[in-house]
Amino acid sequence: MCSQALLPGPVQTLIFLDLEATGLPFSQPKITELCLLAVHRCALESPPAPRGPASMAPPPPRVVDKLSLCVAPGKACSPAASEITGLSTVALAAHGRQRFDTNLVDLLLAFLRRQPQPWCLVAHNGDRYDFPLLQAELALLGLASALDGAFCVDSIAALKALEQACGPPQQGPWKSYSLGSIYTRLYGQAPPDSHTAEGDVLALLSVCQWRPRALLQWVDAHARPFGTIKPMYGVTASTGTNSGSSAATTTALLARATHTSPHLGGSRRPKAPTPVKDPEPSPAEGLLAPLGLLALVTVAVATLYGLFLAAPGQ
Ligand code: DCM
Ligand code: MG
Repeated sequence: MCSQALLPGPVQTLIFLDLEATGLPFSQPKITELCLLAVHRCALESPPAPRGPASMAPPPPRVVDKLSLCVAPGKACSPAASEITGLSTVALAAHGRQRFDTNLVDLLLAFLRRQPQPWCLVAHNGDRYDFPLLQAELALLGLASALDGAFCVDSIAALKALEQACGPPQQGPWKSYSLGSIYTRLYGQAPPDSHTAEGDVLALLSVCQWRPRALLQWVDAHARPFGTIKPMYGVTASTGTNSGSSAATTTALLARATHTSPHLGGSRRPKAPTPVKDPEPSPAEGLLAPLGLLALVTVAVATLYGLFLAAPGQ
């Protein structure tokens, strides 16, 4: 099934992608590590035989191409990013890692060109983090259309659809779709090597191998051109494009994140204006609702008390 006007036939190669970076979107992060794992659709149409109990993560296909690189970001990592990824700007520089530059873009394109087309990038929370961040790095080099030949999907949407198709929604207000939560739900243990680009890509492949044919159908129906992805942030007009210099003045383009996909039919929806890496609400966000309620109750009690005092005979 191929409902996308611009998708010239079923996706042939799924390219699982994960980026590590210096922090969350508000900090205008720079990439510190990336991993791409290319899998032909036939590997998902005819999955390898399980090598253990059904509850175990399936083995990865035998035939894959993988590109994994560490990158000098040119700005400091946030303490939280360093803590979870194990990468620091100092360590990346000490190991002689190079910047996200035109050579790296050439390498990415050379990797992609080895794969049968159409290609579809698959990233977990990709719509809100990995895709806009990759697009921002490309735009900073003046190469905003470098990946216009690729398509992309966010695996959070895919896994939500696949889980919902499997049965009635779980009771309770909220179910996590973070990569670790889905993996643990499906395979009974936490994924290995979380927050390394390669570890996350392999975990993503594993969750996509859960219902491989349904996943392919979903991808064919929902893949959208990578060119529709807006950069997470950009270069101000006064500085123009640059070669990734940390001196570049950047300005958030979050307002542009309200872009809607031109051709998603039923799944058309505004993109979230404040992208985050972790799909789960932050503790601060979780506090907002109860605090708002408390403020409302306080105002109501104060008003009633005022009325009571103002009443005749008080
Ligand atoms: N990130 C962060 N703080 C978090 C979670 C993520 O700064 N609590 C940033 C740094 C990570 C990047 O997002 O390198 C990608 O996250 P993940 O490792 O989940 O792919
Ligand atoms: Mg990761």
